[in-house]
Amino acid sequence: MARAETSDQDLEASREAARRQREAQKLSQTFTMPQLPTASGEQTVSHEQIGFFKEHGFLILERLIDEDAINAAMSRIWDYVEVRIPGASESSVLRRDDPTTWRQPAFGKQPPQPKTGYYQGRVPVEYFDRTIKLHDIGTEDFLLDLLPRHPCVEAIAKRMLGPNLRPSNVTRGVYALLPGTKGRSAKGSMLGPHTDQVCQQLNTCAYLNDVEPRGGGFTVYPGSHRIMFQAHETEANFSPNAHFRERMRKVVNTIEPYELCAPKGSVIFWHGRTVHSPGIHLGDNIRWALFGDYSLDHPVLDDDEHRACGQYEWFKNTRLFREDHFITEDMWRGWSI
Ligand SMILES: O=C(O)CCC(=O)C(=O)O
Ligand SMILES: [Fe+2]
Repeated sequence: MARAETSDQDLEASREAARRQREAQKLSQTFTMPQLPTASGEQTVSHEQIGFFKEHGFLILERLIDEDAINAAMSRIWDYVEVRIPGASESSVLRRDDPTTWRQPAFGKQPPQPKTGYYQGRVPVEYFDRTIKLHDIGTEDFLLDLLPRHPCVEAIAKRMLGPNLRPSNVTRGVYALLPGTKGRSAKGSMLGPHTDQVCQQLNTCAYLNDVEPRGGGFTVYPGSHRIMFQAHETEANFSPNAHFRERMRKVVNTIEPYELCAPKGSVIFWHGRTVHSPGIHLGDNIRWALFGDYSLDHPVLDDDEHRACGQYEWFKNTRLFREDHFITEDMWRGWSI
């Protein structure tokens, strides 16, 4: 009896600590990419753009993807949303031509996360709170061509990481952040800072709409890649070492996050160790983004090996390297920048 009471108290205390930690989170500032010299000739990104990426852990290339291609993709994405995302009732079904259906949506019940099989850990389509993640559409050619196989995007990834990339057969899919009730104000506690698992080298996010300030822009903790790189055993695989929690806390307590604002068709490249969060969304539009992963084409673990270490993520184009390099002082050792 005494023991059960203690554990209830412990649970309550850790919930309270987590709540306080969240309340103390820094508010993001909205950020637009400064004008840097662009590449000339055969180069895809300039020396200055590479320098920015190395220092801050991200780089935005504005309007890299053609607007017509984005519009055509959005039309197909809406076709998919209208079929796959159930409303709680007939009147709460999302409709592309009726923004009143977008605000504070009431979704139907999402099936539980599968415990076994191909989709283990993640339902093919997620909808919760004001978030939609269309994962299973992520293997469609029109999305692969839009981002990871797009000639300009792929050329930049090769320039940064090296020419020998794992073939792009999947994106994470399309992630939507929907508007909420009016009258809320921005707070740091609205952010959910984290890093991603599996093998994290170079990731991309394409904006499929104009992302305005406080419109849910992808939010990064600039420079956190350099802090978190040293918080893993090895360079690319998710392999947290004894410093991981303390370094994560340092990032969240000391770095002012940037909410990345950019026009439709912009692509954000970000280093896989960068701490990030879905952005604060106080606006009226849906934030539409397509996320993808690049890694070098090294031998990788198979699906069951990923399951065994709790890092099976079928919707990402990345797998744990069979042999990963222990970290050194030089975090760019395996890159071509
Ligand atoms: O939707 C977002 O802005 C964040 C997504 C994210 O954290 C992820 O893809 O790992
Ligand atoms: Fe993430």
